[in-house]
Amino acid sequence: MNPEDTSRRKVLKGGMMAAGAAAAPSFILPALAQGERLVPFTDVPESFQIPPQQPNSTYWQDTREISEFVTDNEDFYLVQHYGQPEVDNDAWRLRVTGMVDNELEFSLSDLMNGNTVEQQVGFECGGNSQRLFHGLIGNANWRGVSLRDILQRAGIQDGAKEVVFFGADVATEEIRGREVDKAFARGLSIPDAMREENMLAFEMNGEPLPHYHGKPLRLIVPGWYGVANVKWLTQIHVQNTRYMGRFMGRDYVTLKKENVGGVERWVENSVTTMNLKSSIVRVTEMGGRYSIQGFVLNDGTPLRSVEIKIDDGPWQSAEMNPNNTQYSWKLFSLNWTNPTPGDHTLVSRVTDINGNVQATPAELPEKVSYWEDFGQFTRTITI
Ligand SMILES: Nc1nc2c(c(=O)[nH]1)N[C@H]1C(S)=C(S)[C@@H](COP(=O)(O)O)O[C@H]1N2
Ligand SMILES: [Mo]
Repeated sequence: MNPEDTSRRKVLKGGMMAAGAAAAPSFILPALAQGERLVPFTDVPESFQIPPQQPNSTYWQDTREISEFVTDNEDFYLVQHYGQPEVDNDAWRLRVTGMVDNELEFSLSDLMNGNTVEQQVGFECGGNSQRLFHGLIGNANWRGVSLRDILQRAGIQDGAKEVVFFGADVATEEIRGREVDKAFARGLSIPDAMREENMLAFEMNGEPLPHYHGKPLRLIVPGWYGVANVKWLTQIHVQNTRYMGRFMGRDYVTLKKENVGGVERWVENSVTTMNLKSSIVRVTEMGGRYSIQGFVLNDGTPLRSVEIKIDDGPWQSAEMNPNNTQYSWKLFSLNWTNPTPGDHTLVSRVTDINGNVQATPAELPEKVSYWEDFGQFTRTITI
């Protein structure tokens, strides 16, 4: 990306912030108001840096600087394991193959001229982590077609077990000493694939899906970790076996100790729905008033509460942003009245309507991989 574009965009954003912010100096409107400043966290090392946006590279947000409820296409994080393939929209086709009554083929205009659906969906990479202050994250408005519609038109046959989604990005992998060409792909069981919410998106925030985000079409599985959202989608294949490719069977596989029917075992699970998680991402101050702000991501189960604990104080209920929807990220804030000068710790926890509470680090199962970093995250700050 051209660095001049960035500065121009930030300036424009800044202009808009000042206009609307006076009414609501909290995460109700996440933009900083005029005169509002970020209070620096003391847990962010000086060496912490946001990587430049470069072709084929991972990019994450500085979560202290989240300034809009809907993430700009340019700010939305980027992860791709085989680089970003060039796809020609005119030559591109989506094929639906395998155990279906009718194999189908669509051009982009076939899809755009049919029934469309729109939805706001936020997600994070399954490898998002406290080390990155959870920057592998974004929240966008997606427009496209219903996956279930397409699968119903194809007609899934009896005995089918899995729907596999292939991207146009292919790499040579060495597997047990042999070089094989593999496309990025993920599988969903038939019930998971047939969820009403799933969509094939060709638009992101009102713009054609950007190249980096999977042009011209990507899968969006609301409530799941980002890895499910296959970019540069070219083929949907229905089969009667489990798909065991790298990103189902080897990578994005969490290994943790669990009680399995009374026996303690090390268990592998493929990363699927997002775990219940909240994190404080910034503290602002304006005219001596402090506000603690953060986000929640989960599988879409409605929330009961988000609470914040300051030092050894009681859990206090945070205020939820009215823009939150079932599958968006959910922003929250708490007014911090009269903080005493000095060092403080801040931690948040979210509870869903089923009574599931975000785990403390000590409550998390023993885990050998960095996937699914969802424990309570204690931040430190000096007033
Ligand atoms: N074709 C393809 N789709 C992909 C990937 C990929 O490497 N290739 N990476 C996945 C992972 S791991 C994540 S976290 C999300 C990131 O989507 P974004 O770059 O649009 O944020 O895309 C997913 N879809
Ligand atoms: Mo990811």
